[in-house]
Amino acid sequence: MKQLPDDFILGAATAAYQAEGATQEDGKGRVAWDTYLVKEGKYSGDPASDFYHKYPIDLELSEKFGIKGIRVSIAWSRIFPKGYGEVNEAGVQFYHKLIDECHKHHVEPYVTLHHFDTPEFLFDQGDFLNRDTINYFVDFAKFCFKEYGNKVKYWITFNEILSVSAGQYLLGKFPPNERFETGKMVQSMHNMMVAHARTVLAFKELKLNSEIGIIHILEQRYPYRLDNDADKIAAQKDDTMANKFLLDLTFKGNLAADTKRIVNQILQENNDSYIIYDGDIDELSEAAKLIDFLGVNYYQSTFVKEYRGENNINLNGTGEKGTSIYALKGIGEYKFDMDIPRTDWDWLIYPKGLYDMIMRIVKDYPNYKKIYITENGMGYKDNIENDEIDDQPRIDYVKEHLKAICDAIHKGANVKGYFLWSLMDVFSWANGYNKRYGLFYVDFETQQRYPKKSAYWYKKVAETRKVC
Ligand code: BGP
Repeated sequence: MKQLPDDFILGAATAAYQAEGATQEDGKGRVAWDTYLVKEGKYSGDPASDFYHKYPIDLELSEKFGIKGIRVSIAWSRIFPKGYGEVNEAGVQFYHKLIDECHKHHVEPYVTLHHFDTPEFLFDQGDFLNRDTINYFVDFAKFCFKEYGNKVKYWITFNEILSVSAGQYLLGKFPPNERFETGKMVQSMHNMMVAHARTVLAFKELKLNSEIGIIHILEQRYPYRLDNDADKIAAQKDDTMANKFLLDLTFKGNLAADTKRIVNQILQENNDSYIIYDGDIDELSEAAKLIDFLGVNYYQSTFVKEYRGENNINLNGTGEKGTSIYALKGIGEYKFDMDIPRTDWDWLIYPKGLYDMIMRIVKDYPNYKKIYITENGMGYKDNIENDEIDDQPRIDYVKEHLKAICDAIHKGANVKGYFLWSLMDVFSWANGYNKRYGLFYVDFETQQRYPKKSAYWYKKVAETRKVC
């Protein structure tokens, strides 16, 4: 039997742009997504799950279903429509009401300051490639600490720096839709890490009675052929870019020699480079000592084969199984033909990868204080029949990952909570509305919520602490 500790938080996650809708309401400033999605013509950030108006219902449901923590993010452009300067009071009040509602329902809010949604005004000036954005972000964070500091216990600087930088400059998946700009990708990751570090330092100066952390998407890279040296190198290169670069900066404040060597090698192979500015490493090193927790988002692991060809990527954004292609020059190629189940979006379901990742953090970064699994879940095309949703594959997915967490805790890892992605069905950045993750099904036309079979199962786990 696998049992979760009594003080382990079982929660669920949301993000402002994916849940709130109301993108142009009450003085909210535009974000790049507003323009990009219209241009693409496929999906819209409205209505999303209309969380902007429906949050009391979602929090009531959370309480009813035993959920003790919720990840929410503050949309920077609701507070500062341009990213700095004039404050939008309606936005400030919205997050007061949201946080108060969380407490009313005994659901602890874990608040993220950046979840893919830089205000468009700053985005158009280079987003985090422009170092001014770092200062504006820190000012926004300080404003939030002062405004909500007495009622938020857990703060998160950034959600998934890798996804932002790779989505924007490597994969052409996020605005501005650029591809294979490795130098820009690394520069933007580095600059966001500096913004994170400065935010941590500013937070600690305020001596609030609360904690601060960062969330990374951390997914293991394994060699496709276990004994093949070229595949081992390919997996190591991809892992360094995706995981080690950010973990080193988070916990060491600098890149380990091996990380530096591999990142420079990849940049050289792409005729690219990036700049580390004076003082960056000092700030990163200081913040590395002070950070209170790490959030791990984990969905899948990847198996990498050596690759000598040109860049070739096809993102499966429709749920047509078998359409993913991911091959990067100078790094490697992802393979999908192992005996491992995968979702319709070609995400390999591999709970052992989560166990391995947690244990690796424990071993390689012994100064980590605690870990939360801040996102994990299964994108699925849920069907609703007679107001009921049978999402057994999602239950199986979550159960196996919770078992992996129990095993890691048993081996001594300090994992303190799990946030299922997502609380209710939300808008998916690159996949729109048919890739559902929620415990609560959302009819996006009526905005009615329906608990899925997984919600009843999750409630039982929350009550009994027994995973199986
Ligand atoms: C993470 C993001 C979330 C969410 C999730 C699912 O990377 O932090 O915002 O979108 O992935 O991804 P997707 O919607 O692309 O399936």
